[in-house]
Amino acid sequence: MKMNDFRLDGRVALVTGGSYGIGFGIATALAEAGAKIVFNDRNPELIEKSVAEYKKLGIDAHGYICDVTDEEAVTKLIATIEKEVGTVDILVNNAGIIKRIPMLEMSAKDFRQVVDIDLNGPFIMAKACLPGMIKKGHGKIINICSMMSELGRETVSAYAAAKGGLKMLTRNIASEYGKYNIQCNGIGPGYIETPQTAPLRERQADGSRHPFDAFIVAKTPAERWGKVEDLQGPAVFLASDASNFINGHILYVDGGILAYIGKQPD
Ligand code: NAP
Ligand code: GCO
Repeated sequence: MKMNDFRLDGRVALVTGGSYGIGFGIATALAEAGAKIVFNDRNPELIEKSVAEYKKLGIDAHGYICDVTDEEAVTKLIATIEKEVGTVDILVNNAGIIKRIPMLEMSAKDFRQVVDIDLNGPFIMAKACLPGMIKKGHGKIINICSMMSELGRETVSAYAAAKGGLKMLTRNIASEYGKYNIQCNGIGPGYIETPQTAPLRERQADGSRHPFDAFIVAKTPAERWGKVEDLQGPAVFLASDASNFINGHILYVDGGILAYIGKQPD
């Protein structure tokens, strides 16, 4: 093994939903390892703001407006990226939403929207990027899964169904395209401090911690929420040649939550 195996020089990395949160953090790490960064989001103002944020970090990121659920727009996006930047070598399917609604109160429309973005989106993005990867003779697809790829909890039925499906889509892409030297793996973050989980960490009116905040810290052997930085090394590893014989694997970066039954009574 050579340390250079962890480098991404000359590679084009596309991070969906790369304007902020986990996507932004992963993209900055891939850039640090040498990749050229491309990202997409739905909101034009957000793209402009995020390109400036990347620039502050010395990263010349290319931002494009594109909703990952819009197959026609995604096909055009990949063709534009290939023309303006180059063939996508690394695809990080990061874009995702969550709706926390008890199942009996959740409309089928809400359920479908979560599954559309969190599961159909990664399918559409991977389908658009695979032909270029096959042509180049290599490729990396990293799907951002979740604790909810393995566990359920109240109010997240659509999200858990989508993330469970994303785990199996990861394994299926690995099975179907491994012969082209394409590796498709997942990262399963634990509970990470980002805008998506902010409602679960909000201080209560009396200044006390959110009950869910205390719950997650108690459920995590590391006794803390994860930070975006905790995901950066695993993402570079799975995007690099150092992981060329790892395929269909979900790498959980969760501080030990999945290994832990929970604090035993004193
Ligand atoms: P976030 O802060 O809400 O960021 C999500 C990003 O995805 C935003 O840039 C958002 O942009 C974009 N996005 C949403 N729908 C999109 C669409 N249809 N097309 C294109 N972009 C879209 O979430 P996060 O916490 O960084 O999470 C990122 C990923 O990690 C998600 O897949 C999430 O499920 C997963 N995850 C998060 C955690 C955690 O604890 N935070 C843990 C495990 C897994 P807009 O502003 O346009 O919506
Ligand atoms: C929730 C959280 C989680 C995290 C993440 C955990 O409401 O339970 O948002 O779903 O986002 O997916 O891995």
